[in-house]
Amino acid sequence: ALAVLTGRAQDSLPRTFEAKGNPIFTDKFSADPAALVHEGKMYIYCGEDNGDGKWYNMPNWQVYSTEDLKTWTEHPVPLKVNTFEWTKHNSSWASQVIERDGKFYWYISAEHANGTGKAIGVAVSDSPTGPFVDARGSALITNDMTTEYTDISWDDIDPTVWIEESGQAYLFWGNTQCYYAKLKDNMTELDGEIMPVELPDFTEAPWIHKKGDWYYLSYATGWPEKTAYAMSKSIEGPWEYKGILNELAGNCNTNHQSIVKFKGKWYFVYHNGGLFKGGSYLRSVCIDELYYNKDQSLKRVQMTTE
Ligand code: FUB
Repeated sequence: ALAVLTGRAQDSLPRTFEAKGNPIFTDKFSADPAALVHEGKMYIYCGEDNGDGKWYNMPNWQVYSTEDLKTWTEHPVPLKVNTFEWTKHNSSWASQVIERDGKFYWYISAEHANGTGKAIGVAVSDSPTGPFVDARGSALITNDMTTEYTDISWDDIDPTVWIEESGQAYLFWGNTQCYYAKLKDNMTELDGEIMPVELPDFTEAPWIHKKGDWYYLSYATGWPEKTAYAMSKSIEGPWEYKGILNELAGNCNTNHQSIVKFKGKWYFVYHNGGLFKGGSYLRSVCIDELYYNKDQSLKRVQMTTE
């Protein structure tokens, strides 16, 4: 098994396998899962932890798909961090893919090669499984764009994207400080100012989802991280803090979630250090069900190994 964990030949992909519970991907490590539901399938986009377990070493993003959450397909690597010429090539940090008008836009965080810190870019493809190309040739968000709010160099990470029924798209992101900005219809340019989002004890990993009239902004809080969430009737806030959604995810100091509805049920997709030899820098994707209270607040996630 360990030999397999060190890398799978790309020419053996796509490959289909049965998940045997959490973690669901056991051949290699997988982190920062962003789920996308499209045409009857759930896709999971994630990074690959591929280092010595002492720090993040993540040269690739990966994509898996399923129709039933049991049988999964691992697709060939759809996007590498060196596809973005403006990055340092080992930091495929958290990301999200969203579909608009038949194109798939993949918002990513990576280390800028010019030494200014983390930055956000966007890749595009005609297919949810890629291959993806850099949609801009430059970063969409760079550290100098947010220095009025925080001068740390790693605050511009963890993009999440939301498209309103009106067609207006929003990008949220951040570490220590959460931000949002509108996107133009081309999905590759900002449409207006960067705005701060006020959330208690925000660490990173924002994710937006909506049920009925309520918007939910879930995020990693504290260190090591739990997942907290806030609710609002408007995508632009104000956001009302609602408490902890998920406890520390075993054996791992980060806790990075996505939340989607798939075939009538809601799912909390996250990572932990649960695989053999796993830990904070060798993480693995898990999925558990998410339930709502009558008042539309969220029940705490029950993490399982099933
Ligand atoms: O995977 C690298 C970073 O760790 C992500 O960008 C954060 O959300 C945390 O999970």
